[in-house]
Amino acid sequence: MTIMTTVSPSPGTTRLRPIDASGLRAEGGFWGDRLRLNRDATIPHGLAQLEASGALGNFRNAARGSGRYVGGIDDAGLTFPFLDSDVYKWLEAVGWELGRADDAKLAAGAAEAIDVVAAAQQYDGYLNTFVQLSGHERYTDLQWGHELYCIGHLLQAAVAWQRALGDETLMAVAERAVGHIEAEMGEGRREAIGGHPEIEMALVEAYRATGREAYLVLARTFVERRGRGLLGVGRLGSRYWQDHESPRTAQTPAGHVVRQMYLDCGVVDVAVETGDRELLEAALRRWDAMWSRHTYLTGALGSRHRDEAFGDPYELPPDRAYAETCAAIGSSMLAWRLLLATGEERFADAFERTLYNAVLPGLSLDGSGFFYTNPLLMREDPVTSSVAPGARQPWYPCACCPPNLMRTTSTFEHHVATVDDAGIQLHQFVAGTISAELAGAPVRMRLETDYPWQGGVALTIESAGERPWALSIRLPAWLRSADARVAGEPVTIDHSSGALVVERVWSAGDRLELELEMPARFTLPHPSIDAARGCAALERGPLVYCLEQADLAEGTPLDDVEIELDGQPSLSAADGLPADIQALTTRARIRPHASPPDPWPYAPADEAETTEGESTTITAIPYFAWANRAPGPMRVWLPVAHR
Ligand code: FUB
Ligand code: ZN
Repeated sequence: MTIMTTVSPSPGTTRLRPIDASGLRAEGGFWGDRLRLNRDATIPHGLAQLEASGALGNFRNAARGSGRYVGGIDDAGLTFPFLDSDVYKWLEAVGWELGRADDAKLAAGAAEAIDVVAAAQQYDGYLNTFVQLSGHERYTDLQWGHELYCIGHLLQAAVAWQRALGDETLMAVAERAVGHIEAEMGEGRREAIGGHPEIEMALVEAYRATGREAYLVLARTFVERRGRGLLGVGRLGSRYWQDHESPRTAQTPAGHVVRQMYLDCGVVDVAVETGDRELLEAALRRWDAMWSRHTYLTGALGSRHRDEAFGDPYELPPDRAYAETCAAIGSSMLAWRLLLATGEERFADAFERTLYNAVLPGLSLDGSGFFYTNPLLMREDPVTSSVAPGARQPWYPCACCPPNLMRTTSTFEHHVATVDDAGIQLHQFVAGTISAELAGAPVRMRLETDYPWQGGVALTIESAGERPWALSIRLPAWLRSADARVAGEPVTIDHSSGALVVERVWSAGDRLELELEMPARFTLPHPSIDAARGCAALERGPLVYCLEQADLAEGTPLDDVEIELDGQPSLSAADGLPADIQALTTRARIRPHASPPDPWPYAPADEAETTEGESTTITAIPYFAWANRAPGPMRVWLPVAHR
């Protein structure tokens, strides 16, 4: 049976299997609201921006065979040759959306975009508007040209339209484009790879969607060729594009973060489809190294602006965090694949942390502003450069993140639950319904929850079949205490297993109630993370909190706030934010404002100012909601007050 989700491993290749997208519905609640915002505001905004940026115009020009490649020029005069991928990511989002429900306006916009994409394709299948309009030779700049990357995104859009709507129009275009790539650099042809991985995972998905084995072979070929220095060193070294060592042996993540994440998604996809345990183990090793040494508290990745790269182990400065939204999206995509491959809930934990705290901050609460970088500390006046603005922007010259957010939200439901031969696994807590088939019998359940604001989750079985099956529910890694009841009877929870598993013959009307205790907690960094040493962060449930200038009394600089760890944070509201966003109040000390650090910001130890601050109450808000009021300073890590 074809599984209609964004990632659909072939039967028997992974430990867990996705549930058909039509069986997963977020309705109301936190995610229902976000899905609606994505559909009603963000995606339409995206279409207007694809017009304004010239991304769609490039296809029209290429179809006409005249005009120049427009757009993507930033303040530094850089041209981005991959604007085609903005259109493809947007189309992918729309494909999934139209599969969820009709929308005449969205459908019309997408139909026109598909027409111009198809019209731009050349007689032999080649498609890349930058190359076609700039007169560059095809496939001569595999380092930076992004030709394979763009076709990867085209393939993923095509898969979405085929799976969600049964519409093969884009697939026909994508298959011709892949055919061209295969003829040029398939097995036994020119030994080449693309500078930005992406096509590998797309090819595996296209193989799953079409059954054409050649796509899997091409994906494996690209994975196996990596690490042989085929791309040269470029200006940033071969680690930048993960071409320094084979993905089969590389122990640690390296270079440009999005490239590493997308590569490892392809590596896992190839590994599971070909039963290549060694390749899977290698991806798992890199994941462990990344999660333990390169990940911000928010789940974000990347501490180097220069090459958008991982830093050294534990190099996680909050102010210089690059933390690109796409890097977090890539990490969540990889976590999902590893969850399917291994069945280990730690990957669903990682997915949750990253999604709420590193992906969601990329989007404004009104759905039409985007962050590219996501620092954990914004000083004094927000930086106004387009690299690290303190306010979300309507679009970027390099607009990889906005449409990536759109397709991520449009496929969010796919990641809520899975099945295996034993039963159903619930990984994310969402109000809505799940319908699946277990041993040929239809199973349906309703989920009620106000997560992530409250820890209560109630599952009501609506139909269940006659055989026993196991309902497995992730116990989040942050959880310390929980209560569970089935049909009113208490159930013992084994916290060490990562999941609550209840196996029985379920009947319609059975209800499982779970109460995840969700007190706010203070979190300390490992001492190796120097840049956050001496600080604490505030978390509650899956959410990381931050302190924003907008919530401080007039005249209190954010830099002077020190958090008291013996405070008892309690739920509250924040002025100027939607009422459903729960803030936390807690105790802090306001350090007397130090005299200006002139002419030398250091002092002998016995002369340093040590005056104890005044104790007061401060209000912290979920980090994902920052920068939705007046732009201003913000901190996730707060210095700890010493008594
Ligand atoms: O190169 C394509 C995208 O642009 C990358 O994934 C992002 O990091 C940005 O550089
Ligand atoms: Zn991006």
